[in-house]
Amino acid sequence: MENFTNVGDIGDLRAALAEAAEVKRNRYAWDTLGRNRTMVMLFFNSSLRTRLSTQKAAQNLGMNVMVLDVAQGAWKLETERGVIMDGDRPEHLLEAVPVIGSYCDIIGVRSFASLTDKTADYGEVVLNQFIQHSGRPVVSLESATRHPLQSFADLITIEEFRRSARPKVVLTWAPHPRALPQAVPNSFAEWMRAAAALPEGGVDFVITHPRGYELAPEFVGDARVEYDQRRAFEGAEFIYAKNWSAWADPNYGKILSSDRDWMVDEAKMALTDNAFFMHCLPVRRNMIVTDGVIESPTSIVIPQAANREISAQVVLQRMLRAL
Ligand code: AN0
Ligand code: CP
Repeated sequence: MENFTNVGDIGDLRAALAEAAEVKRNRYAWDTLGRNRTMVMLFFNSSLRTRLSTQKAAQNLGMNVMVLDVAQGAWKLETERGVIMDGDRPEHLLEAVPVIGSYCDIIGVRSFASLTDKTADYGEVVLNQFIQHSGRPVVSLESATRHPLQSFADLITIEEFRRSARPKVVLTWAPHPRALPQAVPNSFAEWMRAAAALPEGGVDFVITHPRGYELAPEFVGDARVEYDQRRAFEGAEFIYAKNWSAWADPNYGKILSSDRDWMVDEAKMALTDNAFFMHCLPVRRNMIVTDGVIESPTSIVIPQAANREISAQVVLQRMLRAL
C-alpha cells in the first residue's frame, strides 16, 4: 500500500475485513515486521484515540514511533506556497515535510479542515504536500475531507455486531455547540457506500440531517437521504451519530441550526430495530446523545474505538510489506 487516505486505498473490503479478523486473533503475530522501521505521526490538531491506537498498532509490529504535536514545541508551519513569510510561522511545510521524511519510513498526519477555505480543504492541500514531498507512504490520521482509519474501524465494528445479512445503517446529524468538519461523515458515507455495493454481507445505508447540512455529492453518491430523522431511524440496526457543519455555499463551515431536537435519545432509539449506537468519539453527552443511550447495552462506542488499533495495524502492516 502506497498511501492510505481513502476507501480506494484499502482495495477489496472483504479481504481487508478478513485481515482485520486475523489481526484481532493475534495482534502480535507480526512483531518483527516493523523492526528498524520508524513512523512519525504529526498532529496539527488534538487527538486521544488516533494518537494512542496508531502508536499501539505500530508498536505491535515492532516499529519505532515518534509523535510531534505541531502546536506544542515545533515551529509553526506555513502551508500555503507563495506567501511572504513575515508573520508568525517561521517554517514552511515544503521544507518540514522532506526533513521529516528523512527520519522515518512511514508518515501519519492529522490536519483538519480550516472550514474557511473550501477550495483548499476539498483540494486536500496539506495532505497532498505530504504525499508529494515526503518521499514516504502517508497515512491520513484525519485530513480535511476524510478520516479513513476511523471509517475502516467503523466497518470492522459493524461486521462484528451485525445481526442480519443487510443491516440498515443510519448516519444521523446531531447538534453540537461548535462548527466541526465534514471529514467523519464524508468518510463514513464513502465506506458505507462501498459496503452497500458488496454482493453479499453489505449494508442498507441511509443519511439523515436537517436541510442545509447536505454533504458533498462526491461522498453522498447514490445513498438515500431522509430529512425526517424519526422516519430514518425506523428499522435501523445501527445508528451512527455525528455532528458536522454545513458544506454547501454560501454557508461552508457554518452552524445553521443547533436544533436540540436532533439529539439521539431513548425515544428515537425505540423506533429502531434495537439498534446499536455508534459514535467516533469524542462525544458531547446530552448534546449529541443522552447519557442513557450512550450507557445502554446497545451502545458500542468503546469496542468501536478499540477497533482503531485493528484498522491501523492492517494499514501499517500492508505499508510495511510494500516498503
Ligand atoms: C473532530 C471532528 O469532528 O472531525 C474529530 C473527530 C474524530 N471532532 C472534534 O473536533 C470534536
Ligand atoms: N475518533 C478519533 O479520531 O478520536 P481522536 O480525535 O481522539 O483521535
